[in-house]
Amino acid sequence: MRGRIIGNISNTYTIKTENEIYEAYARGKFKNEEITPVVGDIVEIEVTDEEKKNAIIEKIEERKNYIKRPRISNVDQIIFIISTKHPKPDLLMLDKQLAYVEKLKIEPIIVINKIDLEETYRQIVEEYSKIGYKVLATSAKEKIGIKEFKSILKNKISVFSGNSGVGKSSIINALFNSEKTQEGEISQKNKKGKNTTTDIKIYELEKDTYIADTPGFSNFEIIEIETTELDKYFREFSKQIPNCEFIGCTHIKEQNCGIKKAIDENKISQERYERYCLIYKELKDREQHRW
Ligand SMILES: Nc1nc2c(ncn2[C@@H]2O[C@H](COP(=O)(O)OP(=O)(O)OP(=O)(O)O)[C@@H](O)[C@H]2O)c(=O)[nH]1
Ligand SMILES: [Mg+2]
Ligand SMILES: [Zn+2]
Repeated sequence: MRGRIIGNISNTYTIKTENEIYEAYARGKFKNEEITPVVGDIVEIEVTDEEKKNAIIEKIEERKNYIKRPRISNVDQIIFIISTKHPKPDLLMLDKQLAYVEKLKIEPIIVINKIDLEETYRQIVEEYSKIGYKVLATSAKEKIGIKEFKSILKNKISVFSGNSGVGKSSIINALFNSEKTQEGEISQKNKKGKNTTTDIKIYELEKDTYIADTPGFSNFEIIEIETTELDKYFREFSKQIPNCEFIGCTHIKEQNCGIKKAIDENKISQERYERYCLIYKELKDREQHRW
């Protein structure tokens, strides 16, 4: 039987098949093959006890992609949620996360929530749309942008990422106006810090529509980026890099830099560039620490 892993606590997996939900262990052979099933995997199971809904995972189908932390596979898109206020937008963190998903080659979507509180969000929408990102402005409270959000999620596995308080749970409730998202459960886990890498769940909001509500990536993952590749992950930089005089230009101190030229010509935002420099410096400091 074929199913999807929708939950994992230590070595127990929750598997959803067409009509049932099973609790399963993984076959020992996976250990030898050095592969561990993860949430999001499509697996082949053998049912060992139909009454108790017990099964064994026999085979893991090839993954489209894999994220280490939060540990999840076959992700279609990552939804980065920020809010206009309480907490105010952390664009440095957003840019770090965007760079990281560029590296993972997973499509990001930016959502700015609580637009009922603040008008200035329009600049953010404009800045990131210009780069080529999909940006959605929402208010979970006033139910603005919810319909469009719903259509973005349809038939996909989406990972929600965002700081505490931006409105992840409120949005999920607005989207599906039901308690089945177990909002409380997710929040509580986050607050107690219990939502570790071994304790991940995805929620089926509609048939074939899954979301994972996670605290997002930490700084830990982002430092996997090398300074030399960072510019590649700033989407709007790539077109301008050939205009740099020096191959391997870091766009920090070099003369005749295509990125700096593009800033003068208003093709790249000064603020994004400044955040690039901050992230570059942070990565550089880490690299020097490794020696
Ligand atoms: N004004 C306004 N308040 C909102 C909106 N969305 C959420 N809030 C409020 O913001 C607070 C935090 O919302 P949550 O949905 O719990 O945030 P969260 O991202 O799930 O937070 P964690 O579970 O801690 O990660 C709550 O008091 C919500 O009522 C919105 O669109 N407008
Ligand atoms: Mg929450
Ligand atoms: Zn340059």
